[in-house]
Amino acid sequence: MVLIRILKSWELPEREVTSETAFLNRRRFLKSAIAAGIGATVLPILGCQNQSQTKSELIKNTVPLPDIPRNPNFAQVDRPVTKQIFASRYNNFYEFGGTKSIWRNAQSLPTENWKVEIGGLVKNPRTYDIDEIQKKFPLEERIYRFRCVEAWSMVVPWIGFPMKRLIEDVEPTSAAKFVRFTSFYDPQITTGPGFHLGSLPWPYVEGLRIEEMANDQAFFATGIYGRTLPKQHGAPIRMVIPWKYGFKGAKSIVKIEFLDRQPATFWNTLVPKEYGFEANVNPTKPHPRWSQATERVVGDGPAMSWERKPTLPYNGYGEYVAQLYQT
Ligand SMILES: Nc1nc2c(c(=O)[nH]1)N[C@H]1C(S)=C(S)[C@@H](COP(=O)(O)O)O[C@H]1N2
Ligand SMILES: [Mo]
Repeated sequence: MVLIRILKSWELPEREVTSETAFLNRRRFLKSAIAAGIGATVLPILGCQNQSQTKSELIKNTVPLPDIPRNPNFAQVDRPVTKQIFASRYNNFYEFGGTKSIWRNAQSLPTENWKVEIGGLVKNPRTYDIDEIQKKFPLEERIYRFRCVEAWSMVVPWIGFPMKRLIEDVEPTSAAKFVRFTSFYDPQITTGPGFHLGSLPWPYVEGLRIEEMANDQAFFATGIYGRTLPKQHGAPIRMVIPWKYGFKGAKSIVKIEFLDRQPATFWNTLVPKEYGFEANVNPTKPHPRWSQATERVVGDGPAMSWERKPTLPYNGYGEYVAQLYQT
């Protein structure tokens, strides 16, 4: 009986259980098959469907960011902006559970007095308050495509500032070649109820080459849809790297370190064959378990429409970033 229920959870539609989750569940199952407590792991996955919510619930804990100029270079893409009612309830944030429906759990993220520590190989190491960051770096809005390794895509109006502004501020030394970004982690708070991912390599960590971070496309978002970031999107500050798969965009950043070597990262440590360090969107390079040639647009309607569109190299940003990868 227990077994059948576990298998059923793996067969839920992809929009409820992510492919990353399917992997984790399989791994957990193999490691600790039918261990006591596995029911508790599975139940929240089954229980999170058919939630209905209003936009005001989804933007709880946010404030408006009025008069932010839209960068004219990123004013539109070839498809409409995804409605917030879809984007803000369809998230990945494993610290708060393993489904796409973690937005409610994520409200327990404590964002008061948020600080971001910047160190490593820089001339000006320092710790910022989030308010200082908002004041110091001029904010702009950018409409970006957003493509996850799981082959869904959205179009999102982010508010934030290019990462290169932070590089200018802290002045990396010539020895700095890579950058490590670390997400908030507190096992007392961030483990989704009933979904104990204790054996995973927390905290969530991502990395870039310093040239990638210096590219004008690489962005820190502190807002979305005209307001500060809802917690489920990685409040109060997260990475947005539009030419890479979504998992490269670590949320709720607390630490940024400039390094002389490539850092280990969360998904790459866990499943190196499936989630590379570089992770550029590439329709010709399939994931070991599925094609990346097309993507499903997170769409309109009472249920999501799942229209398939061709995936573009570098997610459509090749003219800005392809030169980073010429050998
Ligand atoms: N800290 C942290 N950052 C994270 C994740 C996560 O689980 N934890 N998931 C990643 C993945 S797989 C994706 S697709 C995006 C999803 O961002 P969104 O929920 O704002 O759409 O966040 C990325 N950043
Ligand atoms: Mo993802």
